[in-house]
Amino acid sequence: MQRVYLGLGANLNNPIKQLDNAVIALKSLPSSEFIACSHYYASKPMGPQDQPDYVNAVACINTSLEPEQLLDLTQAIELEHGRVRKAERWGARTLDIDILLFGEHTLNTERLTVPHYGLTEREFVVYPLQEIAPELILPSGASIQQIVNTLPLNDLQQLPR
Ligand code: ROI
Repeated sequence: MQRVYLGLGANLNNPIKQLDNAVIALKSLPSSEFIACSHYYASKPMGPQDQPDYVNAVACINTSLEPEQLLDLTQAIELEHGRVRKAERWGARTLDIDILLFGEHTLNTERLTVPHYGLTEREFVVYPLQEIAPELILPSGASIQQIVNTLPLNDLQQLPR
């Protein structure tokens, strides 16, 4: 069993509803137990600014799936929710599910880099992660608390449940 943290993000087609649906889908993943989801947060787009604000959250599951099995399933959830991979890098998306952390593992395969490469620079990942895992230590040895302390909020807003 591994503890896995997943980043959720959407900025099209009712982003809150997209995240609600993602959480429902994550609750029915095989060989997995849903542990928690952070509040939802409104965030400014990272990358091109000519796109709507995002809604982001971090979810936690325990799973006995292999990393690439989990990736297959999270990509299937993204597709079911109408994600269209656009030509533009870092453009708007209906639903994005990123594997942020997979237990203590460090992975570098064709399909998967874990910890997620942007994790420590993205306020919309770091703050929700700290909300649900305040004691977390990353594989690098850095604590989530240390990372929060060095990362500006950049207008991140916790939304009411
Ligand atoms: N910006 C924000 N605020 N939230 C995201 O989830 C997000 N996802 C992305 C890019 C386009 C990099 N920007 C983002 O993929």
